[in-house]
Amino acid sequence: MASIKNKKYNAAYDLLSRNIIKNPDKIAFIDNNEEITYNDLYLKVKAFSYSITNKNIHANDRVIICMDDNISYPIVFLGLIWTGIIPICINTLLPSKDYKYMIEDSDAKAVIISEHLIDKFTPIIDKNDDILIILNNNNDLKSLINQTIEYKETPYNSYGDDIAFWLYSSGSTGSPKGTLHMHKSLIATSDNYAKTVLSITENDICFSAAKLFFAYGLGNALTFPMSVGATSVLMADRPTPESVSNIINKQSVTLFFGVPTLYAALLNAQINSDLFKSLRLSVSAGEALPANLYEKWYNFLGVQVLDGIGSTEMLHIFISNTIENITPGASGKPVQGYEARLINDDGKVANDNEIAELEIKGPSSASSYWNKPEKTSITFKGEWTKTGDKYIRDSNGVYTYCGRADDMMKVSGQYVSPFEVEAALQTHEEVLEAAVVANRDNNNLIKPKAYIILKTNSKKLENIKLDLTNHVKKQLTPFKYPRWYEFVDELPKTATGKIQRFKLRTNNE
Ligand code: 3UK
Repeated sequence: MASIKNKKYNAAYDLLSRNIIKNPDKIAFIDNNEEITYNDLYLKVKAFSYSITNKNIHANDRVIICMDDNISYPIVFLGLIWTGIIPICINTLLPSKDYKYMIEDSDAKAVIISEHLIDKFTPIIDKNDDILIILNNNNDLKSLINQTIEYKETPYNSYGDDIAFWLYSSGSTGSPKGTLHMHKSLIATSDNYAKTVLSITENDICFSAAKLFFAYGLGNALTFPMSVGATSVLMADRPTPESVSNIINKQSVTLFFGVPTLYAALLNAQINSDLFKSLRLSVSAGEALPANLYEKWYNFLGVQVLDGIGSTEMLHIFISNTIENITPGASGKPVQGYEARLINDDGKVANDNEIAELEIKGPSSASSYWNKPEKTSITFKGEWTKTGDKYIRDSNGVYTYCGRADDMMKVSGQYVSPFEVEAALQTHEEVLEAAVVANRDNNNLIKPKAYIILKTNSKKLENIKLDLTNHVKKQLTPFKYPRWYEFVDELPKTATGKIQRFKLRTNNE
């Protein structure tokens, strides 16, 4: 929002203060065990903010949050921002080596983690490094939140375009990129998307299957409900059709946020539609929602599912369908406050009905990647941010997704690089060569498929598939494993020896 750019503005202060006069006793968050009012949230944020600064952590220091979704999460996230410390929200399912990279890359002063993740962190944190590990249990984090009578009353005197928090984004090659977001951006996504497209109000009960550590989940389950004084339901468990439908039913959820794979699983699980009767609207993002899934969901519940495209770099959704105007199978039109343009191979703005690369201008773009000037200059081109997506726009201004411009695939709404899956497969003793490509399942959703040249053919193929899957799951975030294997004698290659993945894709995509 232009009005808070360059002005004194603290995002945590804004999200809390707008509720403590209007809605002090309203429930802000509900998790598996407890609930918290806006007033108590406000007090706990200020208490945590006070106690964390007493740990010798100060404004502009970075602190990693690697926690399951529960009430401590918003307290920690907002408490750090309140005092000018920069939270970095990271995925709870990553392998240790990624945590090591992120701690080193960000020079984090502390990691705040769910207790069950301790074994992934202790081996990578050197005792001499002086990095504080704070566990989310009664002795550690809860005592910082609860056992203080002191509060940090005044928020850090930040500007709207100061950095408030980071998220990590992954690319097809190289390490994850710390994506730097400003104070003004959180509320910009609410004002432009949640209020306009979702018509969110204080009467909504929000539930996001996408966790808070994703930009998608952070908006859905923290910023949007707080921006209007609504209630957000947090679930620590893995989102399955059972856990998700139970929460929606039990908490009378009105606004539900999922990814296409979950909509497909929910439809497949043959759940009684009565469990969803409180829903007024559902949202899909992370990857394209095929038209047939949109139609099945609408026929199942009589509730719309709005597909919209967002990104970690833009923080939330910038092109979306709307309640009044839905084109099944398309992403829709730019959200209020955002502009889209398509740039063709000649570097020119494309015509209607021409496939070209999508760039976005809008109030919630990250400022840069941390310490990666080359990648920053490729993605952040002044006011325009490259998405890495190919799109087509029709004469009505509706945008339809046509695939990634790079090698990345989106699987269950999350990035997978074929190279990282190939590299993981190649470390298996029986694998000579591997190539991984996108393949569509029977819901028309993309999943990884591996073509493998084995060193010997001695092993039974069924066993080796399971073995390869377990091998990949041990090294990468588990959902990245190949869903199909094809054993071949050779892989198509260029004269210079590069695998021609497009040749493997043609039969399957
Ligand atoms: C793809 C989509 C087609 C597209 C995200 C909502 O997914 C989010 O962020 P990521 O950084 O990935 C960004 C990339 O994902 N994508 C996302 N949504 C769609 N493709 N249709 C869609 N509806 O390639 C994009 O560039 O993980 C989603 C809100 C915040 C987010 N960060």
